[in-house]
Amino acid sequence: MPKIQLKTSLITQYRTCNLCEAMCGLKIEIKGDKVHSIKGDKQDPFSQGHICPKAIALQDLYTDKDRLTKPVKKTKDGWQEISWKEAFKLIAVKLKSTQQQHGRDSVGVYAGNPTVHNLEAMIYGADFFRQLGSKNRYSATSVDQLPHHLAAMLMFGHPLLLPIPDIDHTDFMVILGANPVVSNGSIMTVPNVKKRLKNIQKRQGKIITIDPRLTETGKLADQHLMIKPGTDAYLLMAMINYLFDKHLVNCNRLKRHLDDLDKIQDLVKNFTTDKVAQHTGISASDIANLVEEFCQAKSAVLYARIGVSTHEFGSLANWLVNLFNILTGNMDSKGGMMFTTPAIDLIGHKKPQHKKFARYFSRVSGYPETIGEFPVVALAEEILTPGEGQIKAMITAAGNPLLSTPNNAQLSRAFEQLDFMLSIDFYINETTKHADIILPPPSPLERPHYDLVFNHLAVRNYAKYSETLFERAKGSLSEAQIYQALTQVMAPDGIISKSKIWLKIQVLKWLGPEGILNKGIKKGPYGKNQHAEFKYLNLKKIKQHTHGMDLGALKPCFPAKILTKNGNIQLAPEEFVKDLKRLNEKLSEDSLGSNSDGEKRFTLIGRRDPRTCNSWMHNSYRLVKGKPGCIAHMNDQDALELNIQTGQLINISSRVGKISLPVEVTDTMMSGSVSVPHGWGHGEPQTRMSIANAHAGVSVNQITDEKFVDKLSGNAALNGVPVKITAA
Ligand SMILES: Nc1nc2c(c(=O)[nH]1)N[C@H]1C(S)=C(S)[C@@H](COP(=O)(O)OP(=O)(O)OC[C@H]3O[C@@H](n4cnc5c(=O)[nH]c(N)nc54)[C@H](O)[C@@H]3O)O[C@H]1N2
Ligand SMILES: Nc1nc2c(c(=O)[nH]1)N[C@H]1C(S)=C(S)[C@@H](COP(=O)(O)OP(=O)(O)OC[C@H]3O[C@@H](n4cnc5c(=O)[nH]c(N)nc54)[C@H](O)[C@@H]3O)O[C@H]1N2
Ligand code: SF4
Ligand SMILES: [Mo]
Repeated sequence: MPKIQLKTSLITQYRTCNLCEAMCGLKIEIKGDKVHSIKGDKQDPFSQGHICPKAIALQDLYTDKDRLTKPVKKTKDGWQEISWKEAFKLIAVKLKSTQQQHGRDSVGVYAGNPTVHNLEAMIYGADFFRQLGSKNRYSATSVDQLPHHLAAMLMFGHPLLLPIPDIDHTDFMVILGANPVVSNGSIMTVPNVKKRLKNIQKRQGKIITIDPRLTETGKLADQHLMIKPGTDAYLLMAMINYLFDKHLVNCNRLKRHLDDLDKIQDLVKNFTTDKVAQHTGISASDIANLVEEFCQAKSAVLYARIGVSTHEFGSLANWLVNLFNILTGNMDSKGGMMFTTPAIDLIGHKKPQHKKFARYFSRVSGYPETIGEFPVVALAEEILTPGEGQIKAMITAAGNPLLSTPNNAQLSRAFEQLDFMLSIDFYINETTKHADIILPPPSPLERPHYDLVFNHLAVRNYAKYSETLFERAKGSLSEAQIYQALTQVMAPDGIISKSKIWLKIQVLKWLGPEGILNKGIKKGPYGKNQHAEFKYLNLKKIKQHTHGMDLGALKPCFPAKILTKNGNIQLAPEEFVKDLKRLNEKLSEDSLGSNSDGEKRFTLIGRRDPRTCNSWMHNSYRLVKGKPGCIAHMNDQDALELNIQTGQLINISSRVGKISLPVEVTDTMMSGSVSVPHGWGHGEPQTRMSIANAHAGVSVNQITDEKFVDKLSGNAALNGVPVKITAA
């Protein structure tokens, strides 16, 4: 950490960008307390100098005048700054009395996406929420990757055993419902993905994208197939059916470690390439060619992401993607799907005692718990529906559910009727404006960083520690200190429990984030002497690699790492087999064709822009200036039929709401689908994000539907939502 520094001397520091999953290395030059420049770190062995526009905006976040640095309390006359001491006292009184009066579950928690990009929130937040003891826990997971966890848990035995495409070695990559060239990759930490994709082609390999929109990734691919939104599960079933039909199943090395291989053919038999062609919009011969080429390639990988997981059949689709990779011999094998060996291994080798799925159910709609939380589509009804177990108070931490989860208007109504709300966030935005107290953590440059989560998802094994760049503002607290103070004031009454918690906090304080990391690394796969190259790894050694430490290419981990009860991969978990009934019913329903009134139906899909970070980086002028980001994309023929032109305002309506926004007419959209980015919809009264508010846009989640879900997991189906379009 640059402690003694002259105001004029230029100091260079290297750190990891925490804004998305790509973990790019940054070279930051500072002068005193000012950022002089932010560039990609060319010496970072993983990202090799790659950077996107968002990283530069880290300095805007640091200097943002709208960013809170002191706790605020809502009063009749607006927001008032209060001391930390007063804030914690008020919070304890409110939350404790709520739990005493209405039970532990009456305090709900929503943790947003930046939590997993934040070392301190990961370590200390988890402790606090555990102690709170409420079953009403929610997070951004259920508007995102929940189906991936479910498939990993039921097939491989652990929700974090997520297969990662071995992009640097594959000869054939199929990308389904993802746009990594813009998103920079997800459940695939892959800095400079564009270069890595082009390298596949340089090796004479091939890339195929499957998406209702010809995306930026699709434009780079060798072949792009347009698919009707929400029909990926049909396609995947037919791909597997084809494998059996043509005797292409070849599980290679894993063959001896598979359960229920004999059951699969029968499960998929109803889905022929001919039958699904009409529903998916992909011809039978295209499906056949895809599978044939996949099987002929030396190595191949089928990768699917958010366009497929936030989907009516998201869980089934993720199971089928894993199945397809296994049945073609591309699971846990070079150039296929692989598993990581991170320096701190959150998975370990211990078999979990219980399946962390459906151990209990939500009160109103009976959604299953997964990994200790309920799907966020249940949150509003759990607040709005009276009765025992009703949520009376909320804590939101690093989340903006009022823009990021379905049916914003309903959740807003719910939040308005809470008795108390605490937000841990540095912005007064669409969500935190509902809070009674907001506790602000420091900005990313004012804290140390280590990627506990994304090293599990990286296409190479890698480790890097980033020191704090700027000292925190005087009188501010770190996110660690905030959570520790909350843990302390919320400790259950009674001398014994209070002193136990006090002692635990003292130990954690004494260790600090660095001490905790060091313990984790020493306990991890490189901490002893089993890895010839990296033996006795510890934090000190990682720190010596200021540009990051390359721990090598991904290596096969199975069967040792299969953590199911009997040590075999479960190909046909009963949860998925049962849910196939729903898919079969949908197939017959679709075959009947329900569009009887002759009116054109559309389906809504999502889109990301290189200059966005979900909903929360819009207060950086450099990211919002120029062409507005919040516009709909629709197919040119559809637009012609409806007499709609580029630049015009259109109305898009669904069961739950209506939005109006400008449209761009384009031949990159599949007929019948309309694409709208999420994260917009700023400018509400009482929020304090002046730049974002001036570039407001509208929230697409005013029309996504909390009842339109993947019924198995409860994950929101944000893609494939039925909507109507009219000219405004
Ligand atoms: N610039 C930028 N980068 C980001 C983010 C951001 O907000 N902005 N957010 C980050 C986060 S939190 C995440 S989770 C990742 C997500 O990363 P990605 O999964 O790559 O997300 P998207 O770019 O939204 O790509 C999803 C694609 O799915 C397509 N799609 C929609 N419906 C369907 C369907 O039914 N079937 C198929 N096959 N495709 C469909 C969409 O057209 C879109 O191209 O991005 C991360 N990176
Ligand atoms: N329609 C539609 N909706 C979507 C998606 C989609 O593709 N389509 N994508 C979904 C996905 S993938 C995701 S991940 C979610 C994201 O959903 P959320 O996580 O709910 O929303 P974010 O926009 O990431 O908001 C993050 C909040 O955390 C605050 N914050 C940032 N850094 C920190 C920090 O270090 N500490 C604390 N305490 N606070 C911090 C920000 O100010 C902001 O208020 O949105 C989902 N919503
Ligand atoms: S791609 Fe992601 S990690 Fe890399 S600089 Fe951009 S926001 Fe940061
Ligand atoms: Mo996400």
